[in-house]
Amino acid sequence: TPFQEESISDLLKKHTRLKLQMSNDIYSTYHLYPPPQLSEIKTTVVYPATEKHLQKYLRQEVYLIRETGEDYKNITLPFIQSQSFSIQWVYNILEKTAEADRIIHENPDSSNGFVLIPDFKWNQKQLDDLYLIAICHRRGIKSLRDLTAEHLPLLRNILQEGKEAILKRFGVAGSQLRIYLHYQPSYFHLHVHFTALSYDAPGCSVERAHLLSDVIDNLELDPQYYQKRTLTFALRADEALLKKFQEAGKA
Ligand code: M7G
Repeated sequence: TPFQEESISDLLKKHTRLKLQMSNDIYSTYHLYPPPQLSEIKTTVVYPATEKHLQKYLRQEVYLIRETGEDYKNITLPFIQSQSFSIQWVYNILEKTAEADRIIHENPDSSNGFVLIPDFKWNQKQLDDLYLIAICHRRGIKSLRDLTAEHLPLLRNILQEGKEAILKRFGVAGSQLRIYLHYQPSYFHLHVHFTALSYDAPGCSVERAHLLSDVIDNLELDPQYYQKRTLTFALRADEALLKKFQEAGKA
């Protein structure tokens, strides 16, 4: 996790052990052993983990896929219907059986409402790596691919109220936020990522992140935009979906 500004001086002064590596004229390099409270490594435990979780976190070669609307219907959709991560954790948040005390904002409307909550990648100790997610109440919207003009009120609520709530709670303005959807997501229940603009968050690269404001514009231009468009994304070498694309001669 990023160091907090207040603790930087502690890092350089108190209880810090230095072991010289080399020195040359006015230059020297050291191994620095910070005090334990400053060398925290944020840790996520998935237990029990499925084979799919192991795959998700293993470092692997990745391949870029171009998925047409037809490919989505013929290859991707049947695949995600047969095997994707459980979204029980999402339902737990919506039903307040987990993380209820962490909710930052809620619009309770069952079709156009959502819950805004810190992402579990963010420890909330510093704003440098601010990361929240908005999870819609409505069930059955799997991803960007399902969005049509019908969902515009929901998307506008998430954009507007999400920004307001983050300004109110964390003092971070909308112009300092990167607000986007992943395609493909790992979890197929519609959610939107809010990260600090200055933070190079994992998954904010061009082959995965779709800015919510652009999504709204595209749906205003064409209600079926995301059913028609070819979407690009990367798949890891041993992902079963890659194999399906290869079998269909598409990768
Ligand atoms: P995604 O685009 O479906 O997948 O985003 P990704 O994990 O490959 O990015 C899901 C987001 O939800 C990610 O940013 C996760 O860090 C976050 N997340 C996942 N889980 C299991 C939890 C959880 O249990 N609680 C919270 N608060 N966030 C989670």
